[in-house]
Amino acid sequence: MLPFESFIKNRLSEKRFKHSVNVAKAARWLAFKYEANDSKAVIAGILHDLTKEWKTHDHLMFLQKYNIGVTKYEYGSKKLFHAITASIYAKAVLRITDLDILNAIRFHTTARPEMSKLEKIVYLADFISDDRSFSGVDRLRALASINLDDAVFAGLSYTIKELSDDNKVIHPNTINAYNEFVLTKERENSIKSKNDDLAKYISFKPFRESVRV
Ligand code: DGI
Ligand code: FE
Ligand code: FE
Repeated sequence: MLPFESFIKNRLSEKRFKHSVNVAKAARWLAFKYEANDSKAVIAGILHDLTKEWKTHDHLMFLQKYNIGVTKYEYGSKKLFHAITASIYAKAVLRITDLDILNAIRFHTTARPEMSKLEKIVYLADFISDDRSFSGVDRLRALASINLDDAVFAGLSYTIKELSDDNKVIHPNTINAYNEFVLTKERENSIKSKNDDLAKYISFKPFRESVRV
């Protein structure tokens, strides 16, 4: 029996319950593989979709109760609410105090730049859990067993392609996480090595400043 298993079973449909257990197990496997805390991975995994079956109205009432604002991106895609409300529920109702667990739940849908190892593990576990069957899932599972960052990056690329094909809002966290992986990869591959001398003369400014006219 996993922690919170009966709690989750009583609150979710059979399908969503099974998914949650599968994500917890995938997260535990990834935690062993990449030397993260497996107990935290299981808790974040089993709780990550805790509020997924709430109606929009339930999310909004809950967010109002805890005085949590949402951005226009979240408001533009109601699917993004559940990651926010699940993390608040875990903190306020279940009294989970571990910030890494709370953030892994909070960012399991969009990801974000500078994710912790646990956040990456839960994001990826949600993608590769046993109940997933999208085309490419086997390739992603194979990648997940080789390199955590490459697999998270592949998940982000997949999501961005799918959403843009459907003209859906892409949350800035998703785009920023994607960009961070690309830039890190470029650095690691020394693609910009020949530009390093030039880089000394360029100061990089925050994006917000550079668009000011
Ligand atoms: O809750 P799950 O179905 O297990 O998985 P999830 O929390 O990763 O949600 C997946 C859905 O969320 C999928 O339909 C794509 C959508 N999604 C993920 N990132 C974004 C997004 N939707 C929008 N509009 N923008 C995003 O950045
Ligand atoms: Fe989810
Ligand atoms: Fe999920």
